[in-house]
Amino acid sequence: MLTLLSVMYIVVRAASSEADPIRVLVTGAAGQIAYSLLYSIAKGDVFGKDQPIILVLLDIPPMLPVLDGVVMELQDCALPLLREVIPTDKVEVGFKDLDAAILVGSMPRKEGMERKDLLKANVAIFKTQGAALEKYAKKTVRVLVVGNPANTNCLIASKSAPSIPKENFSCLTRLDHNRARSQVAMRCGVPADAVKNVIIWGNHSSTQYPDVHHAMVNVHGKEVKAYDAVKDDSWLKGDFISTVQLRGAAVIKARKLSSAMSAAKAISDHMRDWWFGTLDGEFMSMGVYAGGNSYGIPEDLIYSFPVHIKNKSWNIHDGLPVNDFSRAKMDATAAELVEERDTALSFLSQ
Ligand SMILES: NC(=O)c1ccc[n+]([C@@H]2O[C@H](COP(=O)([O-])OP(=O)(O)OC[C@H]3O[C@@H](n4cnc5c(N)ncnc54)[C@H](O)[C@@H]3O)[C@@H](O)[C@H]2O)c1
Ligand SMILES: *[C@@H]1O[C@H](CO)[C@@H](O)[C@H](O)[C@H]1NC(C)=O
Ligand SMILES: *[C@@H]1O[C@H](CO)[C@@H](O)[C@H](O)[C@H]1NC(C)=O
Ligand SMILES: CC(=O)N[C@H]1CO[C@H](CO)[C@@H](O)[C@@H]1O
Repeated sequence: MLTLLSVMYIVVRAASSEADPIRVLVTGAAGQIAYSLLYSIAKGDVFGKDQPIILVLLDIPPMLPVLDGVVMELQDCALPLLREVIPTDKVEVGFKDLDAAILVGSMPRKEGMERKDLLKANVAIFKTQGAALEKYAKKTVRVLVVGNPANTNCLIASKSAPSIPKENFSCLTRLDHNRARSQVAMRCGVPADAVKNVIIWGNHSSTQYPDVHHAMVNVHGKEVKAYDAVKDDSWLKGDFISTVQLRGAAVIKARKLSSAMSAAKAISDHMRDWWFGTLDGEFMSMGVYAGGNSYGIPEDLIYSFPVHIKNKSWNIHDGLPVNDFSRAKMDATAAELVEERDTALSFLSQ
């Protein structure tokens, strides 16, 4: 009888050709970015409209009551792709059999906290979560680190999960990328998608280098170099760069809270492109493992590069010419990451 039932089940499944659900983890799930992010994942904006999803929500024990509220709201959205929601404060539950992990939660800076102590606390978190990926997740899991310092947290997680390919780890610089794209678009009076191939190099911090030397703008159906479309070099080399670099702080000042809607949108963009690929002739910015042979960036960093993605694998878009102005900025943000990595690694080995 049981056998007959399971045969019937398989037949029905095959006939409806429904995909198996994928397991997606979001950490920091009781926080404000997650509150904007979870709905777009659960309704199919990220992994596709035909892909059922099991959402795993991890946060720390004191946030479990809040997490229950988030679970209720997800249930109340009545989303057809959402097959199960699993709230937890345990890594062995949170990281089990994952297809994708979006690591948003991290230790925030508290009043009077030393930079080093903050880094140390985050190394401890991402060491634990990396080890949990190693132990419980699928080896094909794709990991996106959002919690700051995102680049270095990502490196620590990757080093703590040695059997998962380094290429499966990335950090979020897509928000900076989207900010740069939008600034140029507004300046030219075109929609955001008329601007392509901006680049964010380096750390997700105020030393990042938003670069539009290779960007193109579609002006009335004609593709023009960003410098020719904007026609204001001093803006592009000055205020444009600082606006993008300092945008996070400007949002905090205005909103009294950090960017959450735009961060959630950027996370969705990043993961969707990783799953479905980038358009031909387009690259996106993504913090990925630097192997030492791209653009003279030292190896063993998570550094934001232009990448294109096919078949769920990214490749750095190599060979773009780099002028002296860009070189200096790319090196400065790399130097910052080298220093942060070395401090973080000294904590990791303790
Ligand atoms: N890379 C980027 O572009 C980018 C952009 C915006 C924000 N951020 C960063 O994203 C992070 C989250 O931002 P937010 O506005 O949602 O913050 P938030 O404070 O609203 O939420 C963070 C959540 O993470 C949880 N958390 C802390 N430690 C955890 C752990 N060890 N495991 C699981 N959960 C944990 C907290 O309890 C909280 O619920 C911050 O670090 C922020 O700096 C990054
Ligand atoms: C790199 O960027 C992160 C994220 O903004 C920041 O927290 C960190 O301090 C930066 N690193 C250094 C060494 O400044
Ligand atoms: C896509 O990736 C899978 C898994 O890594 C591999 O088996 C397959 O051959 C790749 N397909 C193409 C077209 O490259
Ligand atoms: C590079 C990337 O995005 N994904 C890789 C993750 O790991 C699996 C194998 O474990 C590869 O097949 C993917 O290409």
